[in-house]
Amino acid sequence: MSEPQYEAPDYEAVIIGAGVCGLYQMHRLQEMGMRATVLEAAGDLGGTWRQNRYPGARFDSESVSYGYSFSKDLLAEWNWSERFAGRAETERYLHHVADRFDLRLHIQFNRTVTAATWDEARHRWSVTLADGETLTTRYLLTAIGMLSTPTLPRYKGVDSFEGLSFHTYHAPAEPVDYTGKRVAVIGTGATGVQVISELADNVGDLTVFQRRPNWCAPLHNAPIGPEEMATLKASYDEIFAACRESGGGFIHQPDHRKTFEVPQVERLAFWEKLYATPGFAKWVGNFGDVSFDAAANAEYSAFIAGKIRQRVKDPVLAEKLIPTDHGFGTRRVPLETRYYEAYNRDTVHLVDVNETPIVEITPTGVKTSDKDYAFDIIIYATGFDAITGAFDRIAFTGVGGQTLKDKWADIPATAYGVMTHGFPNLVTLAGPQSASVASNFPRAIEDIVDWWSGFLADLRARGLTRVEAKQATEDAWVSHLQAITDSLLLSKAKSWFTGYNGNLDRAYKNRYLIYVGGGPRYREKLGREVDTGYAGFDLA
Ligand code: NA7
Repeated sequence: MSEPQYEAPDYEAVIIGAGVCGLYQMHRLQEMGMRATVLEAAGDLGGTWRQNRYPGARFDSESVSYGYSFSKDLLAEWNWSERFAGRAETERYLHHVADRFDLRLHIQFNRTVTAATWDEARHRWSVTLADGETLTTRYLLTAIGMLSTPTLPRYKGVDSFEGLSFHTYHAPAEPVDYTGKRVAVIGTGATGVQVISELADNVGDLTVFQRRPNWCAPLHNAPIGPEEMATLKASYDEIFAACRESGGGFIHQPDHRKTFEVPQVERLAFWEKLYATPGFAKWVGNFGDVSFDAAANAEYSAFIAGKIRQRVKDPVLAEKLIPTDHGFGTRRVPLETRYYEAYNRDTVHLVDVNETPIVEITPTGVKTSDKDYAFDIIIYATGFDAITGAFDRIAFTGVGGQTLKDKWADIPATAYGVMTHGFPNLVTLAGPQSASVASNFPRAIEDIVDWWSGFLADLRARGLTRVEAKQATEDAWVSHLQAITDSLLLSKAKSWFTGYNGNLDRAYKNRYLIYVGGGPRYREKLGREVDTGYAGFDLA
C-alpha cells in the first residue's frame, strides 16, 4: 500500500517573532533557500528593543559583544556610539540588519499567533492567527522572547489611576515629559533600577516602592569615539573568542582562584578593580566560588554592601537598599549609573512596602497602610511571567492532543531547551532551559540557530519531515540541568531565574527555567548530537 500523498504545507518554516532571535533565524533560512516567513504580533520588528521604551533602557552587555557576529561586513560597517548602547540605538541596529539582509520581505507584521496544532498524519503544524486565518508549516520555530509577557501587580484600583501609568514593557512610544512631575516607580529589578537612575535628575519628585532590594553595581558607560570604534572593529575576532570561552557569553572571564585562597589585601584590591571595571565583570569576572560557596559569597556580598554604604549618605536608607535575603549574583544583577546616589537627593524617596504595604492604587496615586501619595505618573517595573509566559499565550497542541501549557505547568522539560518530547517539529529557539536565558543573548542565539539550521539542512537532505526529542534525551537534559542548578546558590534565591513571580496565581517552586552550565558545555552537548547523527532525536 502506498503512503497517502498530501499537498505541501504553506511554508517549510514559520518563525514566530521578529526580534534578535527571529531575525537571525530568518536570515539563515533565507540563505538555505527555504520557503519561510516570520509572523510578528507587533507593527514592526525589534522585539524587546522595540517594546521597552522606558526611560533609561540600555544594554548591560558591552555593545560590541552584543551585535551579531555572523557577518564580517556588518561588523565592519556598524558603529556603536556607547560602550553600552541605549534602546533606541539597538532598535536602529536591528532595522539596519533587517534592511541589509532583505529580511523585511519575509516578515508579516500585526500577525498574532494564538494557537498551533500538530498534524501527525501530514507532519506539519497548523497555525491559527488572531484574525482567524490559518496556515500550515512543516517546522514551527518560536522566537517569542523570554521576557515578553509583562505582569502588573494585583493591587486594587490599578485601572482607576487618572494620570499616566504604564508597565515598562508598554512605555509610551511618544516622548513623555517628566519635568516637574511627581513620579512613582514600583519595582527595583534591573528595569526599575534603570528607570530610577535615569529619572532621578529629571523629575519634580520621585518615589520608589521597593519590595526587595537587589545587589546593583556600576555600569561605567562611556561614549565610543571613532578611533576607539576602529580599534574595537580590529579586535572583533578576539572579542567573540572571549565570549565563546566564558560561561555567559560575555567578554569577562572568571578568575579560577578560590576566594579564601587569595590573601585578604589582594582579594580586596581585586574586588576594587572589578567594581571599577565596566559591565558584568563584578558578576561573571569574579572568583568562581562566589557563585556556589556560601562563605565566599557572603564575603563578596559584604564588600558590595560596603560600597552601598559609602554611596548612600543616610545610613538607615543604605541598610534598606542592601539585600538581606540573598547573596550577590544569585539574582540578576542590575547594572546602574548613579543609582545609589539618586537616593541622596531630597526629591527621591524610598518606600519599603514591607513596612508600609501598598493597599491600593487610587485615581490620584498610591495608598499605603501609612498614607496617600499623589502622583502624575506611575511606572510599573514589576517584571514578567518570565520565559514560559509567552508560550502560555499560544495554545500549542502536540501529539495525542497534549497541550504545551499542561506539559510545562510544573517544569518546562526540554531537550537542550530547543525541543520537547510530544511536540515534533516545534523548535523553541530561545526557549526555557536553553543557554540563551542565562547568557549574553545574541551569543547563545547564534549558537542555537546555527545548530538547528544545520540539523534542518540535514533533515532536508535526507528527505525527512519529522523530528522529535526522545523522552530519554529530555530526561537526561533535565537531570543534568537540575544537578548544575542545585549546585549554585542562585537555585535558592527567589527570582525570575527560578520562576518566581508574586503577581501570578502560581505557588512558588524552582521551575528550572534556565541552563546555567555555560556556553562551552552547552555547545559541546549540541555538538555531540551532530557527531552521533542526532541520536537524541527520533527522525522520520
Ligand atoms: P524583575 O527582575 O522581575 O523585577 C521586578 C521588580 O518588581 C522586583 O523588584 C519585584 O520585587 C518588584 N515587584 C513585582 N511585583 C511587585 C508588587 N506587586 N509590589 C511591589 N514590587 C513588586 O523584572 P525587571 O523588569 O526589572 O527585569 C527583568 C529582566 O529584564 C532583567 O533581569 C533583564 O535581564 C531584562 P521582588 O523582587 O519580586 O520582591
